[in-house]
Amino acid sequence: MDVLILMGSDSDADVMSAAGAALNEFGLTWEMTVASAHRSPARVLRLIGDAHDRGVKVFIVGAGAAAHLAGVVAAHTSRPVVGVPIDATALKGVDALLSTVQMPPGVPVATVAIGKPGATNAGVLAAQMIALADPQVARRLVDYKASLEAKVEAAAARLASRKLDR
Ligand code: RP5
Repeated sequence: MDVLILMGSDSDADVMSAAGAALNEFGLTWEMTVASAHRSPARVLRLIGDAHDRGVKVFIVGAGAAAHLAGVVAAHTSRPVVGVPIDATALKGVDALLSTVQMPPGVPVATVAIGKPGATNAGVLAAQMIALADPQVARRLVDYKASLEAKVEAAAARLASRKLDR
């Protein structure tokens, strides 16, 4: 397994599945499960240990509210941790963003945007990390970037043809 996706609650699953979808684009293997820093701390530690045994290269970790899960994972691994803040409370994810990003020196969590766009970017960022040692993933990233560019070109062409209609 290349990537383990962890989230604090099954209520995070809709957002975090975007990370898995992004990893699929690059042919990476991953699993996704729930483990809460506050409600099931022993399960978090067990999953990190299992992930190390299975050769996981990157952890992607999403949580909402006072989101400590990504930081706890980062405390127990020397592998990269990408954190996804989730909009789960009245503060609309700003609480989770600050809890996830404001790590003390020496224990980084690579924090992406709040919600689904962040989860997608977490998958892409994990692929970019893995690509440093995997030429096939690196090639897929080049293709992915080219597809983003092609979409912009197509959108610009559509817009231009609409202008001609007027
Ligand atoms: C966090 O609290 C979870 O990551 C979730 O985003 C939020 C709410 O969890 P539930 O009450 O929906 O289980 O721990």
